[in-house]
Amino acid sequence: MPDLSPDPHALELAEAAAAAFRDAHLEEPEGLWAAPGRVNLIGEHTDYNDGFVMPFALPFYAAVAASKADEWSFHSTYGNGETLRTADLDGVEGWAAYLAGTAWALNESGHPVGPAKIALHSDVPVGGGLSSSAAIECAVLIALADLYGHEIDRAEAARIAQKAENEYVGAPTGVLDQSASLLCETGHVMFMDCRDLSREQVPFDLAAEGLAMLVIDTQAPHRHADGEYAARRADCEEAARQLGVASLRDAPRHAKLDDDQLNKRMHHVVTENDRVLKTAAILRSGRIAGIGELLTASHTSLRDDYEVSSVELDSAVDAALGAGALGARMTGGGFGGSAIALVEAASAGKVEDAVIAAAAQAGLPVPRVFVARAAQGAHRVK
Ligand code: GAF
Repeated sequence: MPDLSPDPHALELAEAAAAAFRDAHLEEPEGLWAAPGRVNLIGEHTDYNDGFVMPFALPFYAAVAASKADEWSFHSTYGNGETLRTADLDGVEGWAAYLAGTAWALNESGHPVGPAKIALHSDVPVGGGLSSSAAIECAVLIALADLYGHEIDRAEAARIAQKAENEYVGAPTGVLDQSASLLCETGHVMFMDCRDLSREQVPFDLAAEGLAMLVIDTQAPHRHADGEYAARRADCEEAARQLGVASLRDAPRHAKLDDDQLNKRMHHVVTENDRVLKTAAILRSGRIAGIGELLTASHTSLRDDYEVSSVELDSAVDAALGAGALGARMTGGGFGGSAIALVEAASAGKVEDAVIAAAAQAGLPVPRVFVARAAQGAHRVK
């Protein structure tokens, strides 16, 4: 049985959301909910190719305090204290678009929700590539579903939150981040097939093996991220079209295309899916240390074939490996954001120092480094 008791840190954040709710509305909220950010252990840019991913939830949460109401009202500790009130859900922009968009997507998906007062508080770093927007969507989704009495299967909920991101916010992402936020379990990585969202929770007890996973937030702003992300998706679709397959998941192992760029994109997706399957097999056999080389190979492929890394991410990965990390890679969409490094617990400090020194020497922003644990997916806190 998964551990379903509220994460104590999620509870703290939810109490801050409740305080913001009380300030804005001078009453208690009906309930508190929280949904986490994520790290993707391996399986990058595979989700929109019907491939395999392997995320775990981080103990950073978006928390919401909410009640049913007569009109929509959105409040956030992100905003400058203002409360946005609106009779309908059309055309909401900025941070509130994630809230309005999620309500819109629920309505569009046959789970009607009426208006609600929602106050949001989150500590998922914005722009860190750790799924701050999916965390908001998923927290709001489970809150509205609860308030309006809908029991929604979590895989369907992930598709609904993705719809909010794709069609309301306008970011053409896959389903990785929303699935991770809604479906991950404490102490596990989730191996998921994005074609049908079938999944397996694989135990991931780093401490028991004397290991640690560092997350290195490079603090580098995303550059041209949206346009580049959409361009990679378009390349994959074109490669699949030329091969005559539904998606690159089905590309024959030794397929070759005339266009060099499409070939490189395809090569990344095919080899990355293979690396996820190998990683899952190693983890099932209980040898986490054995996945290091696969993580590093994933980074090389994302850097050279998929071309979504950045000077900051490469610096972090190279410095971590130079200081003895067992494996390291960028995680998430790329073009800035975060990298991860699998290390012997005893050498975590040395690797962290090396990563920071390398950034300083190259004149890059000072990265923020922390030790990850596999936390709990979205849940009602109170
Ligand atoms: C971003 C997207 F939101 C995900 O859907 C996924 O494609 C990821 O980049 C790359 O694996 O986080």
